Amino acid sequence: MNYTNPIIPGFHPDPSICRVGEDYYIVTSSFEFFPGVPIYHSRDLVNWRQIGHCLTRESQLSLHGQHASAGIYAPTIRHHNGRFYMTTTNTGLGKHLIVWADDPAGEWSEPVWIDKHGYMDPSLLFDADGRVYFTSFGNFGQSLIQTEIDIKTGARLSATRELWPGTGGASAEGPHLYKINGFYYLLLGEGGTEYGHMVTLARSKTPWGPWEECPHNPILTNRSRPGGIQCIGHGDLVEDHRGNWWMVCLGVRLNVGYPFFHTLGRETFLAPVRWENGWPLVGDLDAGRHGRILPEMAGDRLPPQPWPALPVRDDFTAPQLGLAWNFLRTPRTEDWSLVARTGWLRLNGSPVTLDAEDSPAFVGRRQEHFKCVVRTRLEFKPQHENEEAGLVAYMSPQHHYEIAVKGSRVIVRRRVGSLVVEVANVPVPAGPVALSIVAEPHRYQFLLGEQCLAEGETKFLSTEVAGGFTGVYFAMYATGNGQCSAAPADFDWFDYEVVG
Ligand code: 6LW
Repeated sequence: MNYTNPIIPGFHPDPSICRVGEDYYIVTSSFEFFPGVPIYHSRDLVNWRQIGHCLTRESQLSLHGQHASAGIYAPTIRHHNGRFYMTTTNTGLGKHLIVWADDPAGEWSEPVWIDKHGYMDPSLLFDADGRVYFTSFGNFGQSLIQTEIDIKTGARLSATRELWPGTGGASAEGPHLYKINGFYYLLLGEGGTEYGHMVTLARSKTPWGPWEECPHNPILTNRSRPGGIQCIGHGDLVEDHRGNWWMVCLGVRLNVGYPFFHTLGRETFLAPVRWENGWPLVGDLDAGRHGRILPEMAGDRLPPQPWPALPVRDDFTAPQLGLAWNFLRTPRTEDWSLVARTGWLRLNGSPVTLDAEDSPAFVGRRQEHFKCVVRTRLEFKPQHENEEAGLVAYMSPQHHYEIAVKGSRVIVRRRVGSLVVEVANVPVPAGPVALSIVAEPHRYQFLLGEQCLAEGETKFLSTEVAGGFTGVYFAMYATGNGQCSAAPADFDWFDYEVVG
């Protein structure tokens, strides 16, 4: 039976996967967003639902003052002796951390910090003899490095040694070490996380080498191939409970045919794996036997176990924010509340704006579909013309489009790099306002009630224009534009509706 890629749409890069019995878990990178490292659960490898985040407390995740696309990089999840372990890097702190949990939905432990062991992309192998190998990207001169650690304390138990540097592609990174049928396999991302991205592999009889390269490297890539899925790389392997193997990896879907650009960030894809002569054949094979990812893939997939669809509307009556919601960096508690006005999300505009590498009053979720509509009902009575609240399509501090009540006006503003233009400005109607953003592959439309005030090209919010490692978020926000707002911004509900 076929299945459809991506398996987790929207900004979900650097997927790492583990299995416990008949349950599967994926974690992905979260950069400057809080909480960090979303965790997903599946029983069939195709249908995923979010069950929590690994990093939910400031003691685990400090993002103060971190740049856009800094923060939390590629995590790894593993399960060993009844316990889940997640390791990742807080790049702004320059440290790796390991947290553990018995229930993957959380709470996760306080971090065990691992100092100065390379730059990013840590991974763990729990070997049968009790040793734990900590493998990571070293730096741009040193490539991939490994040390044996004490999993309880993070202490290094061996010298740090360099590993197979890859096949010569740019940015050999995202290493995972596995022990499979007597061999240690070292899986890498290579080529950079852009259009040259690929997955490569080597193996050895020891965890330290010497390494034998896979004869058909790269084992998975969509580089220089037609089609709307590109940038495939950074994989992780898993054996399912029926003995079939699979790889999860990141990739992007292009908004339009040409020239290439994408706005939804790097998403999580799934490829079937077949072993032949001790080497994996991954995905759909072309003549050179290099695997590729297709939108629809065949494989001996597990019987479907879909989850109930998520509701379109969040009416903010739950005591806590739903799992889809994120803040930008570590939030200030005084900036938001679900209890100040029951059934509403209240944002208190601080001086911080969307342009800052800081934490504005912002509650957002990923755009996961090219065609969708987000809507909200906002009650906001600004006391001064600088007070602003609304809805934003946000890629980075320099790349965002918003529709907002600002003082006595409703405005649509587009920021693209150093260009900032107000493209609509109308009087605010009496009473609460309905604001919406309609997304299509090539444009966003901004509506006040039923009236479209303006539109903007998606292209200028794309990774190709904005840079960075994330994807577009839709968020409710408030700001006093340099001062504290006297008036709170109350959001009655928020809809995310997939179209078509
Ligand atoms: C991540 C690296 C990568 O650390 O991109 O595609 C970096 N691979 O492994 C940021 O996600």
